[in-house]
Amino acid sequence: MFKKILIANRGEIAVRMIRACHELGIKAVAIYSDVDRASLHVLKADEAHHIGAAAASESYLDIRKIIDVAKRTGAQAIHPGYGFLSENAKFAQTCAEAGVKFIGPNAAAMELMGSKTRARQQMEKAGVPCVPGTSRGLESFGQAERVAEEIGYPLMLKAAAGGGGKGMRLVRSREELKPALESAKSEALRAFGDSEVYVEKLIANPRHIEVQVLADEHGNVVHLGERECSIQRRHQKVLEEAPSPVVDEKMRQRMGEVAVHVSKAAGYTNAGTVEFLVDEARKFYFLEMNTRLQVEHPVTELVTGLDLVHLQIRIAAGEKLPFAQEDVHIRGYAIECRIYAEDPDNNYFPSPGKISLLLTPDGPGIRHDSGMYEGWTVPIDYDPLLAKLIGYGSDRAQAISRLRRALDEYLVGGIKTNISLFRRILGDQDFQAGNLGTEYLDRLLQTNQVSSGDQHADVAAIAAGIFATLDSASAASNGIAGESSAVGPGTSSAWKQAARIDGLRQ
Ligand code: MV4
Repeated sequence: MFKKILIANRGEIAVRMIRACHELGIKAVAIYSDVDRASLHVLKADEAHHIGAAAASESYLDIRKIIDVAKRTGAQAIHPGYGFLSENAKFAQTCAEAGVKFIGPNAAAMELMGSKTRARQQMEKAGVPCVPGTSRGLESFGQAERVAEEIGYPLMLKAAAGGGGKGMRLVRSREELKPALESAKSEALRAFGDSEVYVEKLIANPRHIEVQVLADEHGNVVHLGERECSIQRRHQKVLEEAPSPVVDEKMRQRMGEVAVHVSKAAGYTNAGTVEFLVDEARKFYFLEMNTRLQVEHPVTELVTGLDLVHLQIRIAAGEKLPFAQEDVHIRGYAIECRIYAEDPDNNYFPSPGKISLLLTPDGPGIRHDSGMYEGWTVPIDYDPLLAKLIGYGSDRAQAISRLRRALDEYLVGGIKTNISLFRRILGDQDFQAGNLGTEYLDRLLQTNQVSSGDQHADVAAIAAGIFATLDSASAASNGIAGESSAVGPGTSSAWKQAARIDGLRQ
């Protein structure tokens, strides 16, 4: 087993990985940029090394600097987390050449899955059901027109180097094809340096369901069931759950078998996720494979009882999977809320700044994976994900009720967060009934009614922040005082908490 691992990431996922290292008796080395000197992952690691300026290209994306720290500190392995270098085949290759184990798949599997067209070609050959479409880049407008007639409108144009919606265009008719193709190509070129675009048939109001796989370096592959990720905003996942409300045991088994087959056909190792689109008739189609640990991995951990980061590390150290497929059982229900520093009243615009008060929920069935602490300043330079609040229950209704209770205990003062969005989603009848297609969140966000309970919770959060930690001068300079003066007192528990904290201070 490794004695020391370098964590090539920041925020909540770096903290998650440092914890796993400590649980396994491994020392964790953190890296940090100028604006992350006081970040939680730096405080929790056994040693921390400054690697450069705030811009990710100068720090968390700088392959040479990161390998350099690994060599200098004697780290035997690097965990890339998600984002940053996690799906960069060149980084995996450079690690291998430097004699540092990359905790993730081999570079060849990463490269294959990095090209959606190459992946589709390989998976079609392996008999995997793919969304109908082309598996080669479009070469001319004439060819695009012919292919489009064959597949039929409406259709989707997608960037081969993409994933996550960049360079994706819906084309409803022949008239729309030319402008859509041109804008998809130029967006793909700008975002990925690669203008290759291909065609898929449109799957109407699909669900996004993904299957977690684990593959060791001895040819053993298992799946750990699915996650339902249909609640997205602008191709960003907002809330994920496991298991999916629409997947029954038979469908789980079939999707799982396909996911294992995909992994084997790609020569995949370590943890990965096979994404599917599921149509309204519950037919599923391979979409792409994510070659990293995902943000939403905790929901799978809660319903399987397994620790995915422990298993990633053990697989990377050459161990065999310690269990077989028939030992994997899905039990209970888990839902994750991604807590972002963004302003729900300003189109979910990022809202960095100093966290003046932090009250975090816990209690039965609650897990809080966080990269923040009270007094810490959220930098503007990176993804605004602050934390993940995950609820577990013996059934979906209990997971929902625990999460709703936890959200009422949750208080992040000094910055704006999207916590109120989850109060709305989890209180919504369609969500509670499991009716969540692609259009679900847009529909909910359009019905712009905020219940008075939500308003009081927001007001209480603001007031608690003021009473508990700020004097009137700093409250004014934070721009909070004006808002609080406009409203009267409420009765929610956060108000009482604020009063108690205020009492303690006097
Ligand atoms: C699609 C699609 C319909 N048909 N592909 C891919 C990336 C992901 N962020 C959204 N993607 C989609 N790909 C075909 N052929 C619809 C979506 C889609 C979506 C899918 C599931 C859940 C929410 C979604 C929101 C917007 C678009």
